Amino acid sequence: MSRKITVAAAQVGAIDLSTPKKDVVERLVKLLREAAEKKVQLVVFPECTLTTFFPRHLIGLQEELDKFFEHGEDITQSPDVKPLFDEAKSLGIDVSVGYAERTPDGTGYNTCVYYSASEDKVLSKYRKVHLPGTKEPFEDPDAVNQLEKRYFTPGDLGFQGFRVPSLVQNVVKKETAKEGESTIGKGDPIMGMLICNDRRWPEAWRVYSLQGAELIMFGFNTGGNMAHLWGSKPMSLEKAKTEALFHSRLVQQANSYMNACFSISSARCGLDDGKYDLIGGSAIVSPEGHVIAEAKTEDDELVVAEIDLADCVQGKTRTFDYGRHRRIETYGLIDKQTGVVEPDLL
Ligand code: CDT
Repeated sequence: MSRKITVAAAQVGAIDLSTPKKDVVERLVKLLREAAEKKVQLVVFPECTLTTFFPRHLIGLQEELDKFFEHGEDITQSPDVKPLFDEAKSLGIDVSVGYAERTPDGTGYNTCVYYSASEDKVLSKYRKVHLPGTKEPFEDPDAVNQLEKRYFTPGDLGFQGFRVPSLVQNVVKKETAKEGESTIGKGDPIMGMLICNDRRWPEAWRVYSLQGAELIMFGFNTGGNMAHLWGSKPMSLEKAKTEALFHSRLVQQANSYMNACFSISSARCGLDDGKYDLIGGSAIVSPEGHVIAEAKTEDDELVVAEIDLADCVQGKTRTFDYGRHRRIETYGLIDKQTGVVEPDLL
């Protein structure tokens, strides 16, 4: 049974520190309209889509910092962002959008939501679990900072897979399911969301694929030159950026294959403020680990592909049929130990 949907990564180019959210949202709406012309059903926007990637800056004044966050319970009603969700609703396109969230108790999260146009509501919210970088800025004034540990709290929602209605027709529903029969590849699509650095952690993907995820989506802001963070050997800026792109691709392709799912990655990219370089490389990857569509620019760009979620069934029922092949009696350390404990010295 075919389970075809047309999806897109909406890559977003340079955004300066002073760029108003309203201007960014206008660009996002333009990408959405292009998606509608191409009959796209789901658009994935990047991490912290609405502003420049502010964790690279040390912002002392709470009032200044708060301008980068969305406040209130419902992002779809957030004044600057509402036009995006209104447009998604009127075009009938589902969207996943990343943003900085300030909760009523003052906690900051690096968050994204999945908004369903047919339901006109947020179906799922995810808060970034793996926060990279440091709490304090580097002493080197030329270093590019990544102050996510300063501004955000690790996500408290876990990795909740969710089903999305209305994208695929003739699916098995609760009322029509036959008792005892496998539902793999038959119900409404199962999805999961990650945010940027999470994509480098196989545990995150696996928790979703243990819920049957057929599509995992994530946005990212990855610096082309993060020597202080990567700790890499001295190399040219060009080589450093090529490496960053290589690793971004490597983890997306490998994890899509090992979890038998499609994935969509969406980059914030380009030169913010003319000097902070972010890699592009937004891509749509198949459950066999192949790149089936990718960005050609480092600017606003829609990367579109028609995917057939039925292609996940082979991996989920053979090589990566977890029920038959996983050996959880041997994986104990995974959830008992955080850091490395080496064997005794010889
Ligand atoms: N935004 C984000 O998570 N960026 C990180 C930068 C590298 S931290 C060593 C990333 O994983 O791409």
